[in-house]
Amino acid sequence: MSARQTSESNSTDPFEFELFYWPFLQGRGEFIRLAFEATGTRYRDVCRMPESDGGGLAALRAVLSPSLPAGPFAPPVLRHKQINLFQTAAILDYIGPLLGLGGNSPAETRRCLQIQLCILDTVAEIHNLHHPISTALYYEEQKVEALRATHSFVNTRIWKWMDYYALILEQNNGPFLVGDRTGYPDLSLFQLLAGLEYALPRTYAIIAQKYPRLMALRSAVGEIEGIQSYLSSERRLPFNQDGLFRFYAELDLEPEQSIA
Ligand SMILES: N[C@@H](CCC(=O)N[C@@H](CS)C(=O)NCC(=O)O)C(=O)O
Repeated sequence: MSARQTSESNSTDPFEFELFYWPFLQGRGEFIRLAFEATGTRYRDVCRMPESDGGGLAALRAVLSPSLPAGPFAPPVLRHKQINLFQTAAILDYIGPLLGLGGNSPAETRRCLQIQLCILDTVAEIHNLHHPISTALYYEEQKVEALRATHSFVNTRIWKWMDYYALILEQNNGPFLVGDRTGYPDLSLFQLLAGLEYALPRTYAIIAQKYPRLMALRSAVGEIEGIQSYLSSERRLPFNQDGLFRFYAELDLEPEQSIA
């Protein structure tokens, strides 16, 4: 299966897309990277380049500079044709049609964005399991609340989200969420499932049993040529304790049996 699809862009600059994101974690930048990697689109992961070549955290600080008019609030930021875009879903909504990952019709393009916003809402809930009080505090300063939040999440919210994505796949007769080909929400749901497997393996084990359609999507995306080579390359950063998806053994709770 290949997600290489026609690009409407015909610039001669092989690195016309420049991503600015934290250089040491997957985070929300990964949803953008996957779109480029799945389609074999060349992009520059600017902050992972040495500072001496214009990369590193200095590049990130520069693009986030508050002195820029209407500048971005937070990474990821995508620079294309001298315009800086931010907000993950807005970036994907912009590059989706350029890369052939944004649906086959205006209705499908809107649907891609709506589903993407759902996926990012789910991701924010998962991030908030280890930061339930504030991102300005360390996990160690909010461990009691984190445990409580995770207990609630693995017994309630996660199933509402998973049921919803499985239903979309069923209605669309999978393995794609929208239309009859890979779209950026498929790549993002793949990443969400991979992140859940890393962060909450006990919960993920039940997801894997209970939702064959989600597993079929994960396999279909994993078979895309560009994704396969990306995942086995050094460009794919490992999950770690700085990202959205973090593994803390004490938060890897067994969901209550009635769910399974
Ligand atoms: N809704 C934004 C969230 C952006 C965001 O929270 N970025 C994180 C990294 S994934 C960050 O560095 N935030 C800094 C901050 O909020 O001060 C998006 O989807 O892009």
